[in-house]
Amino acid sequence: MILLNTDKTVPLPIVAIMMGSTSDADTMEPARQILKEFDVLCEMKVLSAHRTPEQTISYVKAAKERGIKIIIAGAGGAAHLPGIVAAVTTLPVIGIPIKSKYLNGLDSLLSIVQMPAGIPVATVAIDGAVNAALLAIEMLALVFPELNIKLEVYRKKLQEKVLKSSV
Ligand code: RP5
Repeated sequence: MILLNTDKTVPLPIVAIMMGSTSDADTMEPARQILKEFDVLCEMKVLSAHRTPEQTISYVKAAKERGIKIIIAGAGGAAHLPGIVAAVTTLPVIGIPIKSKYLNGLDSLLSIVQMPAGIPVATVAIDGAVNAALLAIEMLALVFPELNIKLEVYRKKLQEKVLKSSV
């Protein structure tokens, strides 16, 4: 288990997975699965940029002090959650545009990707929860070298799967 606290008996999450609504949960779940596969402790939080702006800001402002290193934020439609999260923290923020009902996620993508200079959000593909988690792990691997080995194994498995599927 990747932990940042020195007292390793008390596991603290180092990645926060945020989403704008419970309706995003199924799309965000693969991020949690990948982090679990790599033994990276995370917490999940439903908070909305529009419906709970104050609670969103309070949660994000407290995150760094609580030991969170990276925030993954998914939202759909007028997807302002990753942007507002990035606005109030200097932790790296990875944005996931959620496929939306009416515009298939193009609205979410454009809402998240076009951040103004100075406030970055690393935007992954529409419904790209797997890559969001892997990108977070790659960042964490800079300080937790054991994750590099796991990333190599993961890549190797991907490679083998492709090669096996050739006829
Ligand atoms: C966004 O609005 C959420 O991230 C969700 O993707 C979308 C729809 O939310 P619900 O109406 O299902 O709660 O804020």
